[in-house]
Amino acid sequence: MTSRPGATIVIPCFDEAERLRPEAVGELAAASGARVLLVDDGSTDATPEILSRLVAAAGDPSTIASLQLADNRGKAEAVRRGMQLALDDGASVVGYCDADFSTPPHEVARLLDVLDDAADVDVVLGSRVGLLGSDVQRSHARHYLGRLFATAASAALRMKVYDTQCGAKVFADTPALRAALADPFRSVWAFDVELLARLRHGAPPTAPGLGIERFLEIPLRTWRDVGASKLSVRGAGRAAVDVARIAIDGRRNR
Ligand SMILES: Nc1nc2c(ncn2[C@@H]2O[C@H](COP(=O)(O)OP(=O)(O)OP(=O)(O)O)[C@@H](O)[C@H]2O)c(=O)[nH]1
Ligand SMILES: [Mg+2]
Repeated sequence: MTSRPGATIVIPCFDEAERLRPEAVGELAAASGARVLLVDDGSTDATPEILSRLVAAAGDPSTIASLQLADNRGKAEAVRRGMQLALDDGASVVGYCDADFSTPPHEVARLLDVLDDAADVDVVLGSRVGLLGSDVQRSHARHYLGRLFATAASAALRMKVYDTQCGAKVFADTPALRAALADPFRSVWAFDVELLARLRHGAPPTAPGLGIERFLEIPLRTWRDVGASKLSVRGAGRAAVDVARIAIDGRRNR
């Protein structure tokens, strides 16, 4: 087992009693050596009990820990609060992935390896690209809708990012990251885009943004569409509006 005491991976969990596989959480902790921080986002099902059992079974809060949010605030806020707590606890690297483990544990671990190995990089994004030799499984409809969204997001950010919406990302602790997490995101479903915008532009003059060369996107070797997604058509529509707003804000800040 690799040990990576300075790293924390946040997993936002909302009503995940059916989907969350406890063994996958253990696999992530073992494969990455990172601390896993499970954030219960005000779930109404048995998620809080499942998380408590997982934390108790691990027996060491530096391996698997949980954070309970009093009410449901959405993925964006769950991720933000988890990453803030991790940084406050002294993590030098923080990241997140989805509770459905569409990005499998060993691939999340690989993102951390890449961040460790690339001294001049502060952000590593997993990207879902269908390539020979990789196993990225997505329905055609989701793929094409996703491409449309990602292309709009890339234009809004004015960054050549291929896939803003993949659920797995890792970040080095930088002033830009702390500034980016300081305030709640305005967007619930396009918060990844908002986070990238905040990181790129910083909070001048206190926290400068990250140079474009500090971002690295890598194709995942494995990614699976896991059913029971909670993203509705309405949610997708709101995400599109959020991206338009990020584009307008970006133009204003130029
Ligand atoms: N839907 C939803 N998910 C939340 C919320 N808070 C935290 N999450 C977590 O956000 C993650 C993403 O949820 P998914 O339903 O898989 O949505 P997605 O992965 O963006 O969409 P798919 O690509 O369809 O899987 C999961 O880990 C959820 O538990 C919330 O309020 N609503
Ligand atoms: Mg999912």
